[in-house]
Amino acid sequence: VSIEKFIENIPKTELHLHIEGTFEPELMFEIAKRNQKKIPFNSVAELKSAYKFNNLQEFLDIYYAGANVLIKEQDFYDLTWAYLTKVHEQNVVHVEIFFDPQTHTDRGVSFDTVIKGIHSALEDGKERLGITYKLIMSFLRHLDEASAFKTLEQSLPYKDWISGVGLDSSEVGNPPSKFEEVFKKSRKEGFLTVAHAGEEGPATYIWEALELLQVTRIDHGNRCLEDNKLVKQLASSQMPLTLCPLSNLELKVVSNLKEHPIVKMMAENLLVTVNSDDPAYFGGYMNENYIGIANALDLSKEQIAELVKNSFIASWLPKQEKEKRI
Ligand code: ES4
Ligand code: ZN
Repeated sequence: VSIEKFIENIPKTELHLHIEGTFEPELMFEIAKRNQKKIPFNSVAELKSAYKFNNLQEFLDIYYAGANVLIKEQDFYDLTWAYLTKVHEQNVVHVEIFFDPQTHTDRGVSFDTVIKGIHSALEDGKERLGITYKLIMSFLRHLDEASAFKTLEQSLPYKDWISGVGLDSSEVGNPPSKFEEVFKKSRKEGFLTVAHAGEEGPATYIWEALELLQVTRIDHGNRCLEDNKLVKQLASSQMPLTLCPLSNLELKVVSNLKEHPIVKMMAENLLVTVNSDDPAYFGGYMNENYIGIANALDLSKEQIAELVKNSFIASWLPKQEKEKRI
């Protein structure tokens, strides 16, 4: 079979996905209309034409604007359900997804509304599509630590629905050290931890995520390659990196997919995984990300299979569950 068919057919897991980043323009217009919210674009085509970014911040500005039309529990359900049906068609069997509570609570949408909508869709996805899941609450790093603490408090009644906490949004100038205390409290409450680090920010942010936040995975981590000692540390500990090739391309972290560091990272024995990040904005879900790097970097089926296996290893599935699926 062709490499494309091989990628499409193999059962996959996704570990780096922002649910707000799956908001397709068609659904955005539909939900905006029923909530009588205005979008500053006249059509799906006009909105899509605005998806041209020179860096992370230009993307985030549009991503937060899009999320503004999400108001009701049903909106969060529909958003999540659309994602699950989409990846089900792509043979994704397990997902560990982020949501950004502060993006919604700061506009007056309650934490309950957000999590109830997302959780019920995830439960329906498990029952009707057979997709298992973990949910990760991500703190916005451009806001202060007090706001993250408040969010952590709001999440405690829903602890059973949330497996971990993460850290996302504008990276440069907002190092992991800013959130050391709230991560400490989160771990004490039983949450696993991850953090975006080394996407635009320097390798020192990756060190901080490891040492101060005690993460179980690094989201992105591209810039680890600038620090040999860090590469050795990540390789020997088999610390997973959740790479997002099309995101890196669209946000100009790499200038061309042929320049993507994933093969170099595999050669360094790093535990790298392929993910879609914000697929509605970056032009592709899981299969498109795998196919993009496979074609640009001339990957073999064995290399694809290794990447897929890495994702199951890096997942938070219990050990026996992992072994069953590898
Ligand atoms: C994000 Cl690509 C990326 N980086 C940091 N924060 C984010 N939130 C959504 N996508
Ligand atoms: Zn991300």
